[in-house]
Amino acid sequence: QRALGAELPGAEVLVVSNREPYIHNHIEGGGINVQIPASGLVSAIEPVIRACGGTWIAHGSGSADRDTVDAADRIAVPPDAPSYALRRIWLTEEQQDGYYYGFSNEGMWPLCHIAFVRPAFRESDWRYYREVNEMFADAVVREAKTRDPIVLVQDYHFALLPRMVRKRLPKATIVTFWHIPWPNAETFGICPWKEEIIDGLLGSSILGFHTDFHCNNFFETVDRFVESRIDRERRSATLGGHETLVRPYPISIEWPPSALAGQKPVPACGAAVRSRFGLGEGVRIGVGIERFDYTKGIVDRMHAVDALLQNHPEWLGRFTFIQAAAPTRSKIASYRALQDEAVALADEINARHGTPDWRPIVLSIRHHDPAEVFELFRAADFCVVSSLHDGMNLVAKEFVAARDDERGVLVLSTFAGASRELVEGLIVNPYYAYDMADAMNRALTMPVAEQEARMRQMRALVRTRNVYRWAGQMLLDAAQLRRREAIETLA
Ligand code: GDG
Repeated sequence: QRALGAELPGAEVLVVSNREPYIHNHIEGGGINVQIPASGLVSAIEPVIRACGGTWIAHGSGSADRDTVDAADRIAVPPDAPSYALRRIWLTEEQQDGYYYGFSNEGMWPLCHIAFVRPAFRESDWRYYREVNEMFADAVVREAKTRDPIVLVQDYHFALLPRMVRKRLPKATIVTFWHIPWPNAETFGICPWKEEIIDGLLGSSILGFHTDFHCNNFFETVDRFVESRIDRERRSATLGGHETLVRPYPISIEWPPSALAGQKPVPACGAAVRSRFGLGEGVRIGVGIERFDYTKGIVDRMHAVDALLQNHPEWLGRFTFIQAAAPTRSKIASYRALQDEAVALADEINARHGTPDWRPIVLSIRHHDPAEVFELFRAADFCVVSSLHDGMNLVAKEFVAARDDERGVLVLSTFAGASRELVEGLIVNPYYAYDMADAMNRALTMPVAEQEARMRQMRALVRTRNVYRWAGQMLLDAAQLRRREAIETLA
């Protein structure tokens, strides 16, 4: 971070995202607690802004959020050691329904993830999406103390904001990161407002995706739907005389992860988890941890557990799969339906294979503390990430980071961006239960030496390609752009 400070002398950093990194809620019986949300984006950005300071602008969503801010709607965070400002934006229920649940999560999310949930495009959702993008753009302009801040725009909730900010702060360095996949042009083409979305994003100075594949899909989409110049060699798109660099920046996690501090040794984690979930002594453990989202393939991996027990009855009574799933977007029908389907399927599989003192699947549906998440990772013989489609997937990287004993196996979907990097995982097709069941069996029978060899490779990769490198690379590219622009104004 010090090196970055030297690259970006005096630069002001503003982050824009929907989700806030700290949520204050009233608790029963009085008092306020603070929650860190289950979100890949927050897990990735928070360590960075904690280190370099600045202002984070986000939607205030907790029941006690208004009670903890000052007159300018700001609060210094992290609560225990403040190092940056969180500026909360208040949305009405209609704005939240239209912009967040509606266009962002029923339109853009299924549009970009090929998970066979049909996107919904409603005129009123789109109006609120535009309106809320304007509100956040206003906040950026109001919060900025300089004419050329570095604005870090996060995710599919703010596709229009880069252009809105560019119009009012033409000298700003706007770095937008798209945390989810970008589909091919044909798929994106069904969006009624594709041209506006592309135009909005091309207000950025730099537009980042996780992988080259997503960058190429974006170029193809731009090429198909707007009048622009694409330079594949420079990896840029120019619209109306303004050039946007389009680059891959594979996101990652902090190293070492803070949730690892204070963890018990691996055998003790195993014992704690066994006793918490009532598992017998010798029972082997598989885990899955995520938001309860239909893109994560939660139901699909349960089918794989079923297939494992059918194809390998030797695991009956000797293996349990623990699925921790944090409820998310429960206002949306497809999310509620998924949760109901998963619960019914787990019950059915448990009834069919289980015995009075053994269940093949344990579902824990609630938010889990980061320490609990890491304890589960450490207790596991294997971790399953079976996303049907995923930009990157940080759970895969966290599992690897949690295993300082160099044991345990990662079963990883080929459709998660992470599978491009963590090639020593057992790479599976989550649509094919037999394939995943086979990988689970392989994981349970893998010799220790092989587990160690694979885990070591993956740990070395995550250690060096950590989130600081992700953010650092983007900010170094931003710094280079600023120097180039400064020279142009001299000429
Ligand atoms: C999006 C993209 C991309 C999960 N359950 C709990 C909990 N989690 C934490 C995990 C992890 C994070 O949430 C999830 O991150 P992912 O990356 O796996 O997934 P998304 O939330 O869909 O993130 C994704 C990411 O953005 C970053 O760009 O990788 O592709 O979809 O950190 O540990 N954390 C806690 N309790 C839980 O119950 N505390």
